[in-house]
This record gives sequence, C-alpha cells and structure tokens, in this order.
Amino acid sequence: MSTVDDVLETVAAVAPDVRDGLPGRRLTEAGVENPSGETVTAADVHADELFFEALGAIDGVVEYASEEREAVADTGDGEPGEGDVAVAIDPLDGSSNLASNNAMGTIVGIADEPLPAAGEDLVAAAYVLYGPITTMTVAREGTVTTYVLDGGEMRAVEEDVTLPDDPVVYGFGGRVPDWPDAFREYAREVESELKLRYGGAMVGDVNQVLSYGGIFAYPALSSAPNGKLRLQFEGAPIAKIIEAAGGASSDGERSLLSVEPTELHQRVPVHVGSKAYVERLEAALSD
Ligand code: P6P
Repeated sequence: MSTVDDVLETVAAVAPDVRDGLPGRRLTEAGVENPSGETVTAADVHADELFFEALGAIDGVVEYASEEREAVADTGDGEPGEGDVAVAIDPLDGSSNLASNNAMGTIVGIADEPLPAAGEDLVAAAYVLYGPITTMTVAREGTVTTYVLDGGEMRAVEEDVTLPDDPVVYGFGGRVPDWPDAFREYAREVESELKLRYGGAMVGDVNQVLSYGGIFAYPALSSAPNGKLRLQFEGAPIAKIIEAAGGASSDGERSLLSVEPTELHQRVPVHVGSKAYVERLEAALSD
C-alpha cells in the first residue's frame, strides 16, 4: 500500500472520531485565534489533534501543516524520500456551522513536495463532508471517487465523478457591497441563471456544485483583495478535485493549481465549478 493510500485510509478512520467529538464542543471556543486571525473553536483544536496524531504516525508522511498551526510540523521521518508525502489539512472546515448544526468538512491536500506546495504538486486531494451521511471525495490519478465512510471504512459509491453538463447552483461568499464591481456584475448574471446554494462551509457548498453543476466562489473583496480562503488548505485541494471532475478553477486569472505559494497561510480568491462559468468569470474580471 502506498503512503497516499495510508493517508486517505487514515483520514477516513479518524473522521468518525471528529464527528463524535462535535456535540460536546458545540459552543466552546478555544480562546485563541488561528494564523489567519480567526476564532478557533474547541472542535477545530480537537480535529487537528486527532489528525496530527494519526497522520504524523504514518511512515512516509514527512510534513504536516494545518490551518490551525502557524508552521509546518516535521513528523520526524527525516528528509523526504521516494514515495514520501507532505499533508496540508483544514481539519474542520466551516466550524462556525457547528453552532447552527449545519454541514462541515475536512479538506486534505497530499503533496510530493515540501510545504507550502503548489496545487500542481498535489498527488491527491480529498474532502470529508460531515452531512446527513459522512462521505469522502477523493481526487487522484486524474479521477474522482466518492466513498461513504462506514465506521471509518471507505466504501466506494460513485466512481469517475464528473460535474453534470447542465449547471444548476451557485454560491458566492462575502457581502455584496464588498464585491468588486466586475464580480458583482458577473454575480447578477449568474443569479438570473442558477439557484442559490450557500451554506457557509466550503466543503458543503462545493459538494453541491460537484453534485449539480454550477459555481462556488469566495472572490476577492474590496476589503480583502486576496479574499478569505487559504490556497494551501482550501483553494488548491478543492481545485484539484473539481478539475479532476472535469470542472475548472481560478484565482480570477489562472487555475488555482498554477498559483505559486509564497507563504503557508496565504489567502487566494477562489472560483471553482463548471468550466463555462469559470471562463465567464475570468472574462468578466479581465474587462
Ligand atoms: P463566511 C469557513 O469558515 C470558510 O473558511 C469556508 O469553509 C467557507 O466557504 C467560508 O469560510 C465562509 O465564510 O464569510 O460566509 O462565513
């Protein structure tokens, strides 16, 4: 079994423990901020500790980086060798949804280069969706597979997943007055064509796009030119999945997989979904 297989099976095995730990941490803040300056919940800390302990113990995982940790953690496996990987993880994406009992997720990027790694250096990417059913969607070797996680075991339920040809939904983050004019005009067009699906956790919203076709964006904002989402822990792994499913991604100009990382927690405008809508987005922003 490869190190990538080990990582994916370990994420699947840990996910039930993350889910089981949610009720007891529903309204508890950890009293600290993460490196992005966001309030950290006790559920974030718990998930990060579970994943670090399990993933850091895998032979071949030489680096572990998390949205909740300032720096890359060396797992003690020495210098990267053939087949070794580095793992970048958002342990509990959308943890603010816990108070409102809405969907959350875990996002994982598996790279064969040191972190921060470019999306092109991801050999696999996955997200766990803590919805009515706990599922895991994995991109590797150019295809996407969705698994139901039964007691931590991966049971494939859909192989070669692709975005539907006819887009149906859209979800845009940020506040309308904070959108740059070009994005706001693009959004007005999209709103007249598709149905709104926005739930406040990227994994849940992206899974709607993957299931029904359409577009998800957390765009550049007038108040935050790089948007809100992190390249390393959200943008690049999600782009890997959506592009492997026949969709497209963009920071407004280029694929998110082509964005060169300069720092571990850098933010990036994120647009992912059906190719036609991403192409229209790039055209709208280039005018
Ligand atoms: P807002 C969750 O905090 C997150 O990082 C993503 O999962 C989600 O898409 C976005 O932020 C939600 O942000 O501003 O709508 O709360």
